[in-house]
Amino acid sequence: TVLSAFADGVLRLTLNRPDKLNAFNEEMHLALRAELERAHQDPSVRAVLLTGAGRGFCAGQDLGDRDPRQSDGPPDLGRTIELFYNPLIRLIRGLEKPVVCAVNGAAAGAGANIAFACDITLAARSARFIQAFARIGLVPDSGGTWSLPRLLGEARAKALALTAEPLDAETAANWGLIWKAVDDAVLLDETAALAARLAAGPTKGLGLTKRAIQMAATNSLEEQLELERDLQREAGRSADYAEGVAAFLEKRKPGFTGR
Ligand code: LHQ
Repeated sequence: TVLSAFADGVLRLTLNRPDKLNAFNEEMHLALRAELERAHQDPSVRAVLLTGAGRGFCAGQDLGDRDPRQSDGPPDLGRTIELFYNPLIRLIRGLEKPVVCAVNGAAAGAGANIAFACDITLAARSARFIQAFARIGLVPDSGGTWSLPRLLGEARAKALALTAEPLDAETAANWGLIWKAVDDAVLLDETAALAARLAAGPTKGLGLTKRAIQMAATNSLEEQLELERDLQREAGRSADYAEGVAAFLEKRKPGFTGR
């Protein structure tokens, strides 16, 4: 349910239930989680690329997986969130390595919000983002109620979440919800090139940069200045900093190792 390929420091993960537009069942959740845990643990993984197989990126939860009509009494979706979606978002945000996302087609429900949880998200011009929850009586999850108002402001966040109107990739980029929209034909090449470039970079410093920017969501300026001091101290001790400065002074290309 998840295709995994590793090359040049990039772990490429492809959601692979194309008949269901890569909607999540338990098996796909567990497969994706295992891969992201590997990314956490394996120092040779220096960036992650997330995309989908076929014409969709991810249609959120597989609505046929557990039909509420067939269970006795109402289902406990809180359990599904706690067991599967929340750990996934924590893994993506907590990974101190760049996670780039190539949204190759429809991103609906949790599928959209997973794309917004990644660090750099590109989308095919034909892709659409849909807060589908409102169509079935649910609440945006996978961090959507956190990321949408932060990225868009309340007015656009509420309109998208309450109407479930599809948002095209170009508008998503213009609104700051994703990094950019690109032609369908070049999406994967462009995202892969970006992931490879990041993976060859000073990934220790990039990971600390990711952490710092995420902390800004809850820190005051004073707290953030202190965090920058601490992280710069750590980055300054890295082999990549020494290499970066040496390469600059010697007018050559740096060879970063992520340490
Ligand atoms: C699907 C799905 C799908 C199953 C397409 N499930 N089969 C958390 C906790 C617990 C429970 C509930 O949810 C959550 C979080 C959530 O993510 S809630 C939101 C769940 N997702 C949705 O409501 C989106 C449902 N899908 C759609 O609205 C459409 O499929 C979109 C707009 C994504 C794409 O539309 P089309 O391009 O017209 O494709 P399609 O609808 O024809 O879908 C193609 C096939 O994929 C089709 O199967 P079929 O056998 O008829 O070819 C769909 O049934 C299947 N599929 N999404 N979520």
